[in-house]
Amino acid sequence: MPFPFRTGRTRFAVAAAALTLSLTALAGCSDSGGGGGGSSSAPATPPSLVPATTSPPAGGGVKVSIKDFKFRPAKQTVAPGARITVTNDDTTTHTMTATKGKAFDTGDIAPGKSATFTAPSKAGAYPYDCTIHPFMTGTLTVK
Ligand SMILES: [Cu+2]
Repeated sequence: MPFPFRTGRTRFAVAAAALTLSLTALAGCSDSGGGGGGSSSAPATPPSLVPATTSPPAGGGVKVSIKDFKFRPAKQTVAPGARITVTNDDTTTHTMTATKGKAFDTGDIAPGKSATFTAPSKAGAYPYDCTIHPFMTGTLTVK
């Protein structure tokens, strides 16, 4: 053969394919960080010394939890004047506020905290939302 063989040079191009799998692992938000108030030097009060001024309401308590920008349950029927405890299990501040005439309003509930309010004494359906995130809605029915 008249052709000279040309040996192709094997170039070893090692492309370092850096596969960065950035998995955003959201750990369960059971973190109850207390806000880290710098100069909080309040002494802890022994539980035995707390005066029992308020008696627990009859009929137990109604509970609402907020998680993943949702009220759970979003619809609930309660007795007039029921005590309702709202726990914020989310990672951002929420409120539970009646949209009609502010029949109830928890105010800001920090993550990991809870707030208690009294249901209206008048029967009816009370739609509510979170004033910070108005797309979060629910209905409290009193009867
Ligand atoms: Cu909210």
